[in-house]
Amino acid sequence: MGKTGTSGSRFQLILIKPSHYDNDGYVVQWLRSTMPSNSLAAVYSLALGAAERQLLGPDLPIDVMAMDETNTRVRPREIARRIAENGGHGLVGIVGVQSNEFPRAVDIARPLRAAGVQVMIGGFHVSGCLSMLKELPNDIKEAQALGVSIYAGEAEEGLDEVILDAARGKLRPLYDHMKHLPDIGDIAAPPFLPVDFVRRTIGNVTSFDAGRGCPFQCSFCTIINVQGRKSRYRSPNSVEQIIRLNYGQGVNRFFITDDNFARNKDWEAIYDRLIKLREEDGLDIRFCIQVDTLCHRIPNFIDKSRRAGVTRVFIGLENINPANLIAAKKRQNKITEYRKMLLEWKRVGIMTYAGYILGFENDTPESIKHDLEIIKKELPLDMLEFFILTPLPGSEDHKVLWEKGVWMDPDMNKYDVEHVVTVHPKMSAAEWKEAYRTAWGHYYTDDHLETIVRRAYASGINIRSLMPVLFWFSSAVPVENLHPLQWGIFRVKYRHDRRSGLPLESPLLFYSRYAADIVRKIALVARRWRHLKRIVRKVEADPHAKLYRDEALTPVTEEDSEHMELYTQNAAARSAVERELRVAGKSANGHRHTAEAASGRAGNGHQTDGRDAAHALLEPHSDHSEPISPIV
Ligand code: B12
Ligand code: SF4
Repeated sequence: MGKTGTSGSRFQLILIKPSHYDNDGYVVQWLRSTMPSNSLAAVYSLALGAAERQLLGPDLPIDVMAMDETNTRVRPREIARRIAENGGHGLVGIVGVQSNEFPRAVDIARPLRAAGVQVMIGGFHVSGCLSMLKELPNDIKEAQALGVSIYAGEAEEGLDEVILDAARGKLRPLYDHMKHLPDIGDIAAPPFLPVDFVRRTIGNVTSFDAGRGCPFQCSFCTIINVQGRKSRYRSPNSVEQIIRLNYGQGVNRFFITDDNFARNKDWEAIYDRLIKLREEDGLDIRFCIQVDTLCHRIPNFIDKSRRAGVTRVFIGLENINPANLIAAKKRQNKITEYRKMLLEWKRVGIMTYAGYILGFENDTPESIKHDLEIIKKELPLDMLEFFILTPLPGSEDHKVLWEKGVWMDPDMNKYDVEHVVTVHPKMSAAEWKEAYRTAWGHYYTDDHLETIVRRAYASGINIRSLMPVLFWFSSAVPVENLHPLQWGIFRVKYRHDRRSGLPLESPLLFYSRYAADIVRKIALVARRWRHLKRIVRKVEADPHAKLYRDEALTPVTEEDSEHMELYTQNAAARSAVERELRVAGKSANGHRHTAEAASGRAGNGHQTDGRDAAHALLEPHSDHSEPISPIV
């Protein structure tokens, strides 16, 4: 690579967010993917900032190009040609690479390296491994052996150095920024992607992180070991800048990617700014956030969420067996709070999505099925999504198994939380896999789909907005055999874009199977959509639908602990209830004996306002003009 710009040449900075391979070894790609990648937005924006600042001097301007492989075909040969045409000045940054995407990232890098192009890989896989393992795993070493440079940690303070080194043709094999977590408060270039990217995804949605880090210590979590446990957050001004930039290009729906926005230390100031933008400046903006199961105990959090424009919320419910939660160090998840929290979200008409992990140490196929029946009956949840407990590189679970030498599948492509990649004390791999596959069907039965719609209607949630979301989460696995978070509209497949080492299939075999698949999927999608539509119409036509009540929608009472299966199903559940009652200063029969009882304060310290909870549930929350997006 040349050191100085030859006349007319420009430094090509090409950023690729890779996808991963399906079980047949083809790239998972769509005409429209779920949502724009915030990892790509973050690095793209920093790169654009470097270009605008003329980081490489006036003689070597920087061109930044970005692509998301989940909706765009990556053509390494064309990229190599483009760089060659610019005197060899360039760098391909493979961005936000998760463990399940690492094999694909290396396959993209291989032909580029063969053509002499400089390539760098960053993201959670490399950052997680560097943060937790004493030695680099073989896949990262193999990438380095190809000449791929590795970037661990966040790019906010390190990208300039990378571009400068690449321009000199002197990239180092490893950039390790794990020890220093940058301040993201008011950076000049917060995450942003031009509207063209948004158009390649479903709905008018983009994503950004308002903060990073989480104070909890769940053993399966990678985030705390990569982004840290201290809350770092963007200032309200910076958040407003992101929103206005997007609003200006017609994008007004946002997925805030903070893994736990409730623990963003500045959530209230950020919400206050969003409320101002909506209520005073008249911006029509909506948000989807992720929170923990104790968020309802933060004063004002739920009410301000509603005013700030939150319409959907992801909750890490994970499991309903306290023994499992304790084993996974998810102590903050208290089954005694689940109903209160979900009813609070229902009270303000916000849709809930909960994540549920299958394969904790006490899980068996029977217990999973049983737990799902309890959830359906007793928890007022809308969408439930399932994950296989996976020792993701970067998590404590992975580190422990690695150090003990326990078997873990060496194929990183399978670390998509949908494959069984290690052993379970009570289930064979086949049983575990089957428990995951059937969980979707056990939860999203025809009857339960109707119950979800009825509960939502009675809680004032717009069921026409709920319908596409419910369709998405209930149909992705049966139709596509992929998790809803990986699904998209119309699967695109190229015969040549197959995992390295797998044979190129004959055109006849490939295209006939592809065509048959398309026909099968269209038929299935149409049938499932019609079915849901029938349910929605039936509920809308029912004159009593607004009065619908069931056990899940019933306001929380102290007697719940005596009869609800959630609290009585096993010894761990019973002792969790006992413990919570003790902490709240109540006797086992549920009677309060502290001053709280007399003062009318709930055990969590919130002032009860005396409103009839059932009445509150009936208040309508109009949620018009929702985009047809599965996420926001
Ligand atoms: C939003 C999100 C999604 C979105 C969008 C993806 C995206 N990356 O934006 C969606 C919903 C599509 C998604 C899907 C999935 N996700 Co996800 N997702 C996230 C989440 C919550 C935020 C991502 C983000 O914006 N982070 C903030 C950015 C700025 O951080 P970053 O990606 O690390 O990038 C920084 C640095 O790494 C560095 N960097 C990154 N790349 C590069 C490149 C270069 C050249 C340089 C210099 C620097 C650099 O600079 C960046 C800026 O500081 C993360 C958790 C998290 N906190 O990150 C999980 C996370 C990344 N997802 C995860 C998983 C497992 C999945 C799924 C498999 C889940 C599923 N069952 O479907 C799928 C897989 C999708 C696929 N393969 O197609 C895991 C990955 C763990 C691992 N070890 O790989 C994470 C960490 C969550 C977890 N459970 O642990 N996800
Ligand atoms: S609450 Fe979520 S982000 Fe926080 S440690 Fe647990 S899994 Fe990780």
